[in-house]
Amino acid sequence: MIKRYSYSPIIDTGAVVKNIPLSEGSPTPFILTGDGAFVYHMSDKCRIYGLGEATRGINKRGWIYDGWCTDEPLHTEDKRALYGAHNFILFDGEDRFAAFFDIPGKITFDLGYTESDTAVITPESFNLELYIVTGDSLKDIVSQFRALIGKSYMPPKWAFGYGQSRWGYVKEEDIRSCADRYTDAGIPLDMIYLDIDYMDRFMDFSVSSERFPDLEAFAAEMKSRGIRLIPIIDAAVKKLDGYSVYDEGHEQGYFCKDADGKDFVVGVWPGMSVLPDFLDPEASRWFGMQYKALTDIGIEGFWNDMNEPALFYSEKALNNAIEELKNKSDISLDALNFFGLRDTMNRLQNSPDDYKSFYHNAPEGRFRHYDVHNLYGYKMTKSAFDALTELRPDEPSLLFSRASYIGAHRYGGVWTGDNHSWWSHILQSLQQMPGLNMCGFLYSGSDIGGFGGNCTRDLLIRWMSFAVFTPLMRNHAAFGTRSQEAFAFGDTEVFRHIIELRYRLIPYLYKSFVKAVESDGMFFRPLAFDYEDDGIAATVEDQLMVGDSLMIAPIYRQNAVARHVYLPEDMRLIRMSKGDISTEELNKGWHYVSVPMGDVVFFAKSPIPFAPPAMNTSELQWENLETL
Ligand code: MIG
Repeated sequence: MIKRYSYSPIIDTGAVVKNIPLSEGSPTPFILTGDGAFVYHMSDKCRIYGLGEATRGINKRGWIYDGWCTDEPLHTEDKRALYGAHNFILFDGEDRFAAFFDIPGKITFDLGYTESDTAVITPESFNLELYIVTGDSLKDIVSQFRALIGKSYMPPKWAFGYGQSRWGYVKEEDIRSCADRYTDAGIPLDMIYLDIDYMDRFMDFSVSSERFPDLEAFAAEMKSRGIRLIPIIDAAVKKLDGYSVYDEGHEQGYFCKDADGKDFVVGVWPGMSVLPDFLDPEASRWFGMQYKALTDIGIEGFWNDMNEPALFYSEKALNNAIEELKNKSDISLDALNFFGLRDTMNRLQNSPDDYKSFYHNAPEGRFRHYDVHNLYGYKMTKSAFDALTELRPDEPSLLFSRASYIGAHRYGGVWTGDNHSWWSHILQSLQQMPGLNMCGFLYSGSDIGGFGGNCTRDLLIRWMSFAVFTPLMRNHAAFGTRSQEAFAFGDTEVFRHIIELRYRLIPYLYKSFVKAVESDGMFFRPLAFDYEDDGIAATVEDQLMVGDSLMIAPIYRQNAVARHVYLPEDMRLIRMSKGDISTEELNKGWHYVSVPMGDVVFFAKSPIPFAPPAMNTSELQWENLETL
């Protein structure tokens, strides 16, 4: 059952697609306090699931989180928010219920952080609709919620292949040689991603003619090899007279405005830039139609970045900071002054003051960005999805985004942004997946090998062994970091076997994915969801159910060659070792399972179809498969 409580919503976020009558009275079991917080007293056994891609465990209890889309480049444990605002939270204790806080502004979830037995959820404003969902089981609650927010995005089949990305492939030849090295090593590959360097001066929908002289021909060349090119699109548009995207948007009034009604100018990759107003349906449609420049030359998918929106600085704040620095230029630089200067510069990035200084022109009226901040990346994804559906009506396009809000799950997937080449981030990624799935984001994955920092061969092997199971399987790294492609560490055999295993499992993974979409279900589930009466299953933080038949328990510690695995029922262990598959029956309970470097081990409840190895998804056999 779903109950809806309406406070003072001033804008329809569009997150919800189903009509639910308004409920009177108080939103039990929460108590709404006089100072505007929703409070719930938790029993000792109460566990908390949800919050999408938030950091920390599968069970979110014990920390404090913000629903606030944040360009956060360092995903350490102390962070309260990443790129998505996914305000769905499920309590499993004396009471079992979920709550969705549909609020486009900021909200804080103190989940036993201040007081360990109390959850205090505080919206910054009451521009809010609250949905309380109760049901027969954890799965039932989630699927009712998912029916409320509408069917998840369904990517093309080839998007289940493996993709290679790197910020730093700057020219055609870098991409071609990446493809060649995969081909030479016999490693399957379906996609190579183009990061901002393919553009001319970081201008959206432009292509550098120097570095990619004929992208259309090059995309066709790659496609004939079974590899699709997937370019990035950034939210901000370079402010440059003579650049048609800027000129048109400026003339039509499609960019966000400052208090005086002038285009609000920010600094991002292209330098001085302006922000398309994705809350204005006309502007949104106009921006979406710009993707045509790339779909016309054969591009079939995109990733949308910097759409929190990420701001390095605003023109106004930068000028103020420069003034401040000038005023301080004649003082002696003692330590405090030094730190003060440094903070002045640091504060420029993604500053709340800037978010308070520009405005959207939505159908309901004019809104200060800060008050509707969390809708920006979501509406950018919708803009692209709507246009791509029109531009390429016959086939789905690949689309995923960095920033998101619930609602965006209908239009694209998400990747989990700028993680690091750290062992802890394999586990972090595993723990993000079920939360994302609850919120409808099924097509997701993390940068394999880690985005920031330097990857090592063993880290890449273990990370990839987990990512074999994530719908989005993409290796991506930051500019200036050590190479971490499957061919970068000398011996390629081990990577060939792991990626080959992914392809062998695609029929199972794809079918499970489709089922999750169609049934409003979860592709990845915490064990607690499938084994509600099993007290141990509910405590397992490093294993997941994948589809109806599989369970995974990856290695995520440096130099570990075995780990404890909990089997909530009798299962078969499936082991891929040097390309060979073997199975072994195991009984319910704890096992210490050995996983030598390069082996991939997972667990099955029922027979699993295996396709023969293939070099890409178009060569993949989907029917009449061997089951193991
Ligand atoms: O400020 O386009 O998360 O995947 O490689 C960094 C460059 C901008 C952030 C994305 C990352 C991408 C990078 N971008």
